[in-house]
Amino acid sequence: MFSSSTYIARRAELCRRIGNGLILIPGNWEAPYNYPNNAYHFRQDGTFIYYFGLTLPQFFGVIDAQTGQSVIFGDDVTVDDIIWMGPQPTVAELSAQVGVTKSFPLSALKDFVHNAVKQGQQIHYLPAYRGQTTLLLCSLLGKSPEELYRDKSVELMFAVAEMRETKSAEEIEAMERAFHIGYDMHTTAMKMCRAGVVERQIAGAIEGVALSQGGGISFTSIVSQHGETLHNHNYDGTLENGRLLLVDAGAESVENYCSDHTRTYPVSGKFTEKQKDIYNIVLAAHQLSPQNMRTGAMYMEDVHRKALMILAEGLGGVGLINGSAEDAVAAGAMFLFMPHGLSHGMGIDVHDCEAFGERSYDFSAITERAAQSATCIHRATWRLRAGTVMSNEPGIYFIPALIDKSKAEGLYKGIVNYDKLDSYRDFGGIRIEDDVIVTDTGGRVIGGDKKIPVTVEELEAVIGR
Ligand SMILES: [Mn+2]
Repeated sequence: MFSSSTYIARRAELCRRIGNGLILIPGNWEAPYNYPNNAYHFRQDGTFIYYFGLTLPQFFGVIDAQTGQSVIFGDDVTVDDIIWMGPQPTVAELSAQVGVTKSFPLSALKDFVHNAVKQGQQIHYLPAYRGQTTLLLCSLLGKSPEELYRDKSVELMFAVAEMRETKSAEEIEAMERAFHIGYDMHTTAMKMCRAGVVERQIAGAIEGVALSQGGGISFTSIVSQHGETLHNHNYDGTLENGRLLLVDAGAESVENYCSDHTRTYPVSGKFTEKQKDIYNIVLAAHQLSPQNMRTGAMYMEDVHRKALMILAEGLGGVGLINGSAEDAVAAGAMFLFMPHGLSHGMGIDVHDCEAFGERSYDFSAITERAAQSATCIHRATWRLRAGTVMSNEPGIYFIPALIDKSKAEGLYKGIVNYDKLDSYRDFGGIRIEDDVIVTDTGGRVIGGDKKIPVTVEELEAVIGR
């Protein structure tokens, strides 16, 4: 947790942006795993962490945008709770830690919100992404889930995203700490990589590193010889010489700021010529992209598209693409090789602010507002700002099902060399990922001089020991 002045300043700035009405910021509740008393690892809501700092379950923050008054609703523990959880600070004590002087039990929340509604105050809330939060807000506001989603505050979505996306110095420091944990996770995986080891042994070891040094993993680790399956969470594979292992994994600092890195390397410790050729194409895009991550750049055109150009040029060099890189990118042929974005925003959430953007919101209705705001919650209109942290994760994948579909549909004729592509069907996939802070002159890779091994030579030196 940062000092109380950080949270006080953030809430004041949010009030300035929203102007009036009541802002509801629900924390997360415990989520049962298989029965109520056995919960999933608790993760606080990112927006609640940002404005209210507390990382315990079952708190609800309310901010009056006009008066600037903040209130935290939550219940003090009882003796029954203490038997199981041990002594806990009171809600008033916890609230004081984040500069909130008013707190009430949860039972008072409904009347508080109803009074505001009666007085004609506008109620602002973000789209909910958990069932429990949806139920709570529906009950508070007397809405069905459909009405709740319809009436979400677009104004609040953009205000929160604009604030959360630009990182302060103390937030960058927390992200650097998350990087150092990520560094240890990835170098641990590299040291374990040898034929005969089962993927889950590596997954278990690196997740242990994350837990032992910080807040645990920032997302479910990917440890797979099937790198072409983008989010492969199966760990049954036994490592075999000749194959590539892809590890995409990250950690949270104790303050819940995230890291997200990917490395791909040969199980044998030595790249084949064929693997090296493709690897170095991805590496070129990875090394060159940060220079495009500068203030004012448009993500799709200036960053994502330029990375695709580098990949297309490289694929032309190995004969998988015919004609110019320009034509291949314009035809959309690169979707066949990299069917994902180059970057996502990062911060308290590993996909920052995606809880109310990108995957969870239909932006077609508010494209103009999104273009003005230019936050990463809508990547199609994302204009980079100094202090934003984003991933840089180019990849080349050979996905047999996608190749077959494209070929059958006659897509990218004359551009993609399908005959040659056949010899890559069992290649797998390569992704290389680091995290980058946008500055006026280009991106600065988090971690500075301390780099997770990334070149062919560096990786062969570590794996091929
Ligand atoms: Mn990522």
